[in-house]
Amino acid sequence: MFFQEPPGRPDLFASDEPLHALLRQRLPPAVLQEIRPQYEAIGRATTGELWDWMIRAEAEPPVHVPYDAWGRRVDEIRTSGAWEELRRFSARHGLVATGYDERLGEHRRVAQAVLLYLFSGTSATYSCPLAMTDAATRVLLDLAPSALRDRLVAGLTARDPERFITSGQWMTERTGGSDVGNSETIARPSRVVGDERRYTLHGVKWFTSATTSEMALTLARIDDGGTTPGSRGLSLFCVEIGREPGRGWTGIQVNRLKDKLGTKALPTAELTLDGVEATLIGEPGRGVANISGMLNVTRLYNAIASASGIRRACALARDYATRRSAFGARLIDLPLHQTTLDDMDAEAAAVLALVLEGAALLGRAEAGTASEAERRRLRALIPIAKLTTAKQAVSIASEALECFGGAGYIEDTGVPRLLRDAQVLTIWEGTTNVLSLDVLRAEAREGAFTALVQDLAARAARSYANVADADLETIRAGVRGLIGQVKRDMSHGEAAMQAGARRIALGTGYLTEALLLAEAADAEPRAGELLGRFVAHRLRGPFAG
Ligand code: MFK
Repeated sequence: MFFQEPPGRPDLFASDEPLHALLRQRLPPAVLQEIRPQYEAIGRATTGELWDWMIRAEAEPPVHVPYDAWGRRVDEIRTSGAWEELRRFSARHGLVATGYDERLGEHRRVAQAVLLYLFSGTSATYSCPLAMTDAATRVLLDLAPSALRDRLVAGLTARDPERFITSGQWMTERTGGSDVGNSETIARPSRVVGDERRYTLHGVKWFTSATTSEMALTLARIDDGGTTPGSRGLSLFCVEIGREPGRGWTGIQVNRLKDKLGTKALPTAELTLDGVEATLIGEPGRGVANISGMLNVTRLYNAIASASGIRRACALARDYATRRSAFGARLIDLPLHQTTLDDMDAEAAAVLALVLEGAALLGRAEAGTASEAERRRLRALIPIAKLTTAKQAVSIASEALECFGGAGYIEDTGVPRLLRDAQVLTIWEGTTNVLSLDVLRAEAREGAFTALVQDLAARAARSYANVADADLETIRAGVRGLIGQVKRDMSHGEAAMQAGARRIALGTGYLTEALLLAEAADAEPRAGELLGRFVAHRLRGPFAG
């Protein structure tokens, strides 16, 4: 009797050749030598404990227990023991802490991005609490009153699992997730403690991520006898979540957990804030501007999660192709299937190259070594990287399911989760359209897109050692076409610019990926081959050239 062998558990570090080449390009040998054992350890864990925890955390999704047996409101959110293991693993491997390790200088964010890239896709989306935690650290370091900062940052960046805490993020209200300026939650002044101005919060938060965290950042409208409408009236607050065993949460009610398409292990809840105390961060009325540093971090994490999901999907599809036979051969030996897998791998490498560029720029900006042009480029690159890679994550996850045939559509193979978990990446942290318009605003405010395109044009004008002439010509034509399209949209006014923004943003994302792969090919000829596939697949029309 025939039984199909399931896919194996590939070591996601050892088997990732493009990653190894990009690491040699991106990190100085001493830094790479120091951090490589961590990469190896996480790679090994993707074949063992991480994989097991991922399966268990998904099989035991969070449960909301509103009342205890005696009728007291307790609002307990029970998560799997595996979810706790993922928290402890994250601390031990410094997944947040590495981003704040000053010894790594401007390389801190690249070193950290690779840790997260190896972890995210096998983490049952534990990468979400980590994103919120990292973003909160950034905001607290940049803007918080010193006592609040000192109370929380050590825990958020701890490597000791006993001390490591995480942060949630409560931005979305019933009035909308994208148009944050419509938020209705009110903040009433309560007291001053040292340098901290405390308020009580009153309102409903419609999507709260990582709800079991020890703290959260949120927005509210200060009511000191009246409120200011729109985003100019919003201020940023830090809630330190008090939970008394058996007595529920202090000033917060959990209305229910969200029933989501994917990310099933991740607790996401609706909350009513009913007088919970919170500390003001930064200037009143500057809430949206004050979360901007946070958005850079969480959107980069989103792009890393896309890269990681893509890589995992490609590795599983390739592994399965060595085990499954059809039409008299293993799938891996069938020319069309082989081409499909190779094209997917090329896309994975392109996405990783873009993610590491974002991390490198963020690391330089945070270490104070970025030029003014690099800072502006980072402002445009982050939303473009987020939106482009998220679209690619959905398309590759879908392709990977197809590589499994019918088994890819059956829940208990675990394969459909690749697609369900990818879909959220296009939605949270700003949809494709919202981020495309964000790029337009960043251009109007600080010439961010111009800085990005100038860099692209300079890269396109260079010569590359291991890139085919036809590929480079396609990329150059793409950059010329992009600039021409931007000029045409601009000449037709604001509405035309908005209507064209998504096409421009995605096109810029693909061209950036191609040029980064071209650069990687200088040192690693195989990257030139991957680039050829990526150019044919993403940049050149069918049958062109
Ligand atoms: C593993 C994956 C990790 C991810 C986990 C995700 C967990 C899920 C959690 C969530 O989904 S939380 C909700 C996410 N929500 C969003 O991302 C909101 C999407 N909407 C936007 O991004 C809008 O563009 C925005 C709310 C920011 C627009 O609001 P406004 O009120 O129209 O603001 P405006 O006028 O554009 O900007 C106000 C100020 O902020 C300006 O500064 P100034 O006042 O000084 O001029 C802007 O320059 C600044 N700003 C806005 N966005 C910025 C920014 N600065 C830097 N970077 C940005 N991205």
